[in-house]
Amino acid sequence: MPTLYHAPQSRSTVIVALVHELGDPADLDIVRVTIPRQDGSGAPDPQNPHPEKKVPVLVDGDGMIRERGAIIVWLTERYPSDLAPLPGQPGRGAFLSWLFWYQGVFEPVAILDFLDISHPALTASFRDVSTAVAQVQAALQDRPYLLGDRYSAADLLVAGAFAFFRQMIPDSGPIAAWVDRCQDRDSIRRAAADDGEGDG
Ligand SMILES: N[C@@H](CCC(=O)N[C@@H](CS)C(=O)NCC(=O)O)C(=O)O
Repeated sequence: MPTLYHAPQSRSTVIVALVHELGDPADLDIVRVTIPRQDGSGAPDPQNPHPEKKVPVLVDGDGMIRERGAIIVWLTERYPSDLAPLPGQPGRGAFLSWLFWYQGVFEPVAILDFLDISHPALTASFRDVSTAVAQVQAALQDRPYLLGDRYSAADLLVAGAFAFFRQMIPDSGPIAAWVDRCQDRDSIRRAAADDGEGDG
């Protein structure tokens, strides 16, 4: 039975939303764990199997999957739906590219920008926020979602980051409406409501 380890109001909330999008598979268990919070509350949870006690982490049989992009790939393959193209299907390359780009480039760049940290070596490797935002803007120029006409788990992950780092949303262009579209879903509202019930 797959078990998702989740701490409310954290990066694992987006994976809970994905679980809702996938129809709340009956065999998938969600276990709440604590994590250290920036306000000094919370603590690493002994029952969390993540090697650094972070969330999210998914345990499925003998697999331990960390990093949201990898968890999204794992869950969307395990529970096929129209949220993700499977291997061999059109859009698979773009789907994987958005997830890996998010983990490897977008989130580091967003955090560095938020902290006002810059260095020529970082810029040479990751570019910068404007370049990252321009990639999303270009993708959405003639389509409602990153993969085309269909909402996917790549939108869930990438738009969720814009909803968190709202200052990155350009005043003009398609991103603001796309973020609103992606946030205006039952899965997002349910995951947020779940997180409100009890502490983590
Ligand atoms: N790159 C990881 C980041 C995971 C992460 O940093 N999670 C935070 C929660 S927002 C965490 O568990 N923090 C607790 C800690 O660092 O001990 C992912 O995308 O899954």
